[in-house]
Amino acid sequence: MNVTCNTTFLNFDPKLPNITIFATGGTIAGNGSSNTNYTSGVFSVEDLIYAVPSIKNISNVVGDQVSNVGSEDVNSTILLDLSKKINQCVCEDDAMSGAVVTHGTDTLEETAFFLDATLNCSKPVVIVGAMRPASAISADGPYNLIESVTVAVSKDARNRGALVVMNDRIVSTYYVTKTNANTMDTFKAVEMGNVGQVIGGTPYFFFPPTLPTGRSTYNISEINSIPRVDILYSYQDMQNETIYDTVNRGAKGIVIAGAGAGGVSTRFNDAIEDVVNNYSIPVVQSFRTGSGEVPYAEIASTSSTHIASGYLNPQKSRILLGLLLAEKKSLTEIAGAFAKGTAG
Ligand code: DAS
Repeated sequence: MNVTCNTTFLNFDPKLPNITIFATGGTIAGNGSSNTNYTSGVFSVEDLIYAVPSIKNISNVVGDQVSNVGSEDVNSTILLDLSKKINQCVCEDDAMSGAVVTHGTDTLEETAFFLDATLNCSKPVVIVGAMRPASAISADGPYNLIESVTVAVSKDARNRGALVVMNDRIVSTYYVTKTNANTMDTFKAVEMGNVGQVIGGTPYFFFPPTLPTGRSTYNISEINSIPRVDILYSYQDMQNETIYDTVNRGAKGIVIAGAGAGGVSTRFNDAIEDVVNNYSIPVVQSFRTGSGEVPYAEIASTSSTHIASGYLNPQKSRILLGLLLAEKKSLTEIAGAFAKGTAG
């Protein structure tokens, strides 16, 4: 894919750092009166930037409209496009200090995880959304946006992987998840905590730069599609047909949102082993609990390659498995990539 970088600054002061704000849509660009009554992805990237005039005191800004959709409609085509753009237009451009991505909150953690895994960047890349539409009373988007810009231009934010900034908190994209469907205080890394906070317009990091233990990065410059990976939710009376249907419909990888630490019934476990051994389709067992860990020992079997998701929830496991399949990794290599993030 040929990447075209927008180079038009909406404001310019030679003393200030330069960033690009990539807009994808979501509630932060939504029009309506409340978080239950609005349309996602209405306002343009310029609208979002001009709504926060003080941005021009902090940074010179380029706006790039990548898409303008609710995040339920963000797909791997948009992800590949966005990642290639950030790599080329920000990471590889010495004139640029960092990037901000505005995004719907519902699948924000998936995009954030994908970017973190595919950017070749020591510069800050910050993903931000809002729980209230831009036109609502006390919209949180403008404040989240200015806080994101302060993090994107901060030298202290470098070498930490991509970051999510929402509601004054700075959180690692590898671990962050949306924990509440409605409230503003929703993005958390439940066990790991925040890496920092934005206080009075200044980012403060609790620790020097560090990266998540399980994190790996992948080069997607030559990749134009991501193989299909489906997620199956585990529950009492789960039918084995669900996994065979998924295989027959073309899934190249499967993630199970297991009960507890990856749990499935004895009968379904037999189906997993059949799919792994006889169809060579990797199956990753994650958790449906919202937080926790699936250790390898919990699901290990002598008769097949069971893959434990470690600290990755089902939606992040799906992104990682898709990237590994896109890179044509073997079952053993896939298991090894997930093992980096498990307690063993
Ligand atoms: N409109 C939903 C989305 O695009 C929710 C949001 O952005 O908060 O994900």
